[in-house]
This record gives sequence, C-alpha cells and structure tokens, in this order.
Amino acid sequence: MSSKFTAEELKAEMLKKYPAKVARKRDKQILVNKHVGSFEGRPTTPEIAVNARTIPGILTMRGCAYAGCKGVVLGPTRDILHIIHGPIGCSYYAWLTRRNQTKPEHESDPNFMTYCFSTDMQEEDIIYGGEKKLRRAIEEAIAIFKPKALDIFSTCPVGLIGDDVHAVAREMEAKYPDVNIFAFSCEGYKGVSQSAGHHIANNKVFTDVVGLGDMIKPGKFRLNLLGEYNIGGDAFELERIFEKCGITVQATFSGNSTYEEFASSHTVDLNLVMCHRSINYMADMMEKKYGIPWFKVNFIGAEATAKSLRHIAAYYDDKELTARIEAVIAEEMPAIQAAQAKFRPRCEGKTAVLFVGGSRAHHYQELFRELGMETVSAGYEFAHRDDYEGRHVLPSIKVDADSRNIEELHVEADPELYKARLSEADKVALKAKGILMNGYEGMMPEMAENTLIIDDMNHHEAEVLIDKLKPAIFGAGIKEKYVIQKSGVPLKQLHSYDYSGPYAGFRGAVNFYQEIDRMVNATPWSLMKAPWQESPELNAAYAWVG
Ligand code: CFM
Repeated sequence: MSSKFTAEELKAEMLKKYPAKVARKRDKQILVNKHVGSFEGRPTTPEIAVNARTIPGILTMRGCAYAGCKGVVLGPTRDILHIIHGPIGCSYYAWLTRRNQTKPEHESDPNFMTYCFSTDMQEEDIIYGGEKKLRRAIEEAIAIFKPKALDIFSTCPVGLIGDDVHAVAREMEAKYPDVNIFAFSCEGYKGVSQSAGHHIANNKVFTDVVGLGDMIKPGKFRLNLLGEYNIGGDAFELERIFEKCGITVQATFSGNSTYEEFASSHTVDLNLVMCHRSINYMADMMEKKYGIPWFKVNFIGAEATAKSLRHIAAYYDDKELTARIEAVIAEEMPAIQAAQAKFRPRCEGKTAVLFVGGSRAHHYQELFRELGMETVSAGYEFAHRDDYEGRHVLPSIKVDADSRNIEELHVEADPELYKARLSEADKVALKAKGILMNGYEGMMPEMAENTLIIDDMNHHEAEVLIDKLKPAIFGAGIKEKYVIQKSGVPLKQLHSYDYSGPYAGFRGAVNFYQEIDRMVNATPWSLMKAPWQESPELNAAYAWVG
C-alpha cells in the first residue's frame, strides 16, 4: 500500500478508540487482505465476519430492509403501483432519491415512478390497525391509475401492530381480479441491513410475478439482466450496447423495467447477474424452476464490459453473434483508448478508497484500474461473505438468527416449464473458456494483498482512513459525502453518481474517467481548510462512554 502506514497499523488505529468488546467484534470485520490459498486456480482469503448487526452506538452508514425491498429491487419498475403502508416519512425518503431512471416506450404508457403512494399512517391507525386505510388506499389507487399490478410495502409499525398486509392483498385481488396485488413483509427491522429486503423482494416477485406472462420479445438471443438498476442511465447505455450486438434483453431486474417483462422473464435462455448481492436469489430460483443458467457479469469498466460481452458470445457459441460482438467491441474501443490516453496520465498512481453497498466497492475498482489508480481500502455496507471472499464459501456460511428470519423458498423444477439449457459437457466447455457458471469470485481475491477491507464502516473509521491514508478520492454515498469533503478529500457518490452518469458500459467509462480526473486534479481540495482547522476551539476531542 502506497502510504506511510501499513494496513495493520491503520486497523490498530481504528480499533484503539473502541471499548474492548467493540474492538473484538470490529477486529473480525476489518481485515488486512491476504491471499492465503487457492480454490480452482483463484486465490482464497481469510474469513471476514459480516452480515452481522451493527453495534449500538456506532453511527453506521447502512440502510434498512424496507430500503432494500422498495427502494432497491422494486423501485425502478415503472408500471407496478407501489403503495407504502406506513407513516409518511418512509414514503417521502424513498421517493426518487436513488436516481433510478426510466423511459416508457410510448408517451401513453404508465409510469408511476414520479408518484409517491402512501397510506400516511397516523396515531389512530397505529392504535386501531391500518388495514382499513390500506384497503381504501388500494381502491383509490386502482380507480385513478388502473394499474396491471400493485404491491404493498410494510414499514416498521405495520409489523409491530400486526396488520396482515398479505390478507389485504388477497382480499383486494379477489375484488379486482385483473390487478395482480401482492405485499412484502419488508419492515425496516426485518434484517440487519438492506440485504434482508433484497431477499424478501426476490422471493415475492418470484412467486407472484415471474412465470405469469407470455410476452416474448423478438430475437434469437434473449436474456435477462439481473441486478442492474439504471442509476444515472446505466441501463440505457447497456441497452444500446446489447441492441448493437443483436442481443434482446427480455427483462432487467429492475432498471427501466415493466411488470410484463418480469412476468415473462422465465422464457429466456440465460440470466446475467450484475449485482450478485441484491438478486442472486432470483437467479438461483429461476435456474431451479425453469432451468435458466446464470453467470456473473460486470459492465463497470470498458475492459470488464468487453469481457462480459465475450462471455455472452461464448455461452451462445454462435459464429454470427461472436463476430458481431467482436465488431462492436472493436468499434467502441478507440474512443475508450483516446479517453484513457488523455486522462490516465493525469490520474495514474493516485489512490482511492471505496465504501459502497454490496457490489460497487468491487465493480468500480475496474474503472479506477483503467485510470491507473489503486484501490487501497474497500468495504461494503451490507454484503455477505460470498461477496467478499467468493461464492465458493457459501456452504460454510453459518446461518444466524437474523438470516433465518428471512424465508428461504423451497423451489422445485416446474413440471411443464423446466427446460435444461446446458448439458454437463457444455458446462465443462464453458468453464474451459473461463466462464464461472453460478459463481462469483468476490472482492478480496481480486484486490491486492495488504489492502484494508472494512465491512460496515463508520465515520470514525472513515476519518482514520482520511487522516492517515489521504486518498486522492473517496467513493461512497451521501451519508459520508460532506464529512469526507470537509476533510479536504473529494467524494464521488457511487450510489447516485451525484448528478452525473451513466458510468456503465463503454460510454459510461469515458464519463467516469472525465469525472474522476476533474475531481482528483481539482486544486480547491488541497487549499481548503476544515472549519476546525481554522478555529481550534471547534476541534473537540471525543471519547467513548460506557
Ligand atoms: Fe447492488 Fe445496487 Fe450495490 Fe445494492 Fe444499494 Fe445501489 Fe449500492 Mo446504493 S443493488 S448492492 S442496495 S449495486 S442502492 S444500485 S448503489 S447501496 S453498491
């Protein structure tokens, strides 16, 4: 690591502020990355303790299960009418704050994304129950908007007072048989983070939507893109590339998506998994029930995009498709090379720290690498061990009470719709081509040794990083942004992209190079003094109490 401090020293510095018990727990959640062995030719790493409850008193940067279900997985779907059952705050803060964009094909097509539907629970509803109000809200929404599908999201009080949202959904569906109505028990407290909400969302969309439709888009090579949420227009750039390659995206879960696309997504021959953390459940369940194989892709980074496209070509093993994909890569690459020639010399050798949800702290390392920048420390808000260490560790993950809380669906092959797409020989051939079916390599094996891995980072630990590492840029989110920037380090929001994007695909890579160059080479950061540097009286010491 190119700093005066070793990763071990940084870790010790972080832990020394904590009471002994807290330090013991954080010790297992902060790791110096080492490649200790190998599994099928890839490095293995030490075990990291993650997906655990945040210690009370720590200012975590995590979100809640409701955020993962409503905000992340279902939010980007434009024509399912999302009713949030709960107090208005939960609805307001999930209203278009994620920058997931959408583009209806025709002006007359429904787009409910700009609306915020809420039952606006009041004290009276908490005392006497909110089901009546929920029923009324559904009736009103159907009368005005006439949606094909309507879903209900439970916020914390709903679970606490025991409203049966599923019974209401069934009852209303009986009354309005043309509308698919389903509900999520995704109360914020349902898990230790957003991750629980992803799983809850995957389960319900799988049981209540997937498989109901028969809208088949034209094309010889049809696939679904799972775990791409169209932040800042990423999905639009990917759609452009797929179209150019002659590939049909039947459904995206869930960037720029529609209900009908979800409903008929079981008709494809391949699922691509972009964000493994948020949607790997769906990929697994679709494989079991319909026989659709999946592999992991990454469209963040030009090289990663080209590699993912080549894997798709290898999967279909079709001469024409392969030639077309190679032609597209050849056509796109000159612009990338020109941009790299311009921006790389200005960024090379600089360092980045990345702390994002459950996949971007890994994916974005590709883009920084293309600029010659090293990611010296990285972590996730809510990832599981497989996201850090690789999917091969799945069988050794201990299921704790919090994870057991989330239903694991028992899925069997559909007697009519199951169709195996690959023979055992095909799988062996794909492996020989470097495609890891049903696999994910994880972040740590792909990061350099002696980098610092921090799960569920908090502000204290972020301050140590800033202070001691002085990275050229910090990639994280809005909760971190201004604290970090006051310390004189630019922060790029890798959740919302601030006001910019897309960053996926080829054109996205060029956007990103330009943006990072602008940020790491801007002089105001080094000239700026934090308020406490100018007024020493603001530089108060803080200490743990207890
Ligand atoms: Fe997947 Fe995401 Fe992420 Fe995520 Fe998220 Fe997001 Fe994220 Mo914010 S689904 S895990 S729950 S890639 S909203 S689009 S940026 S934390 S790293």
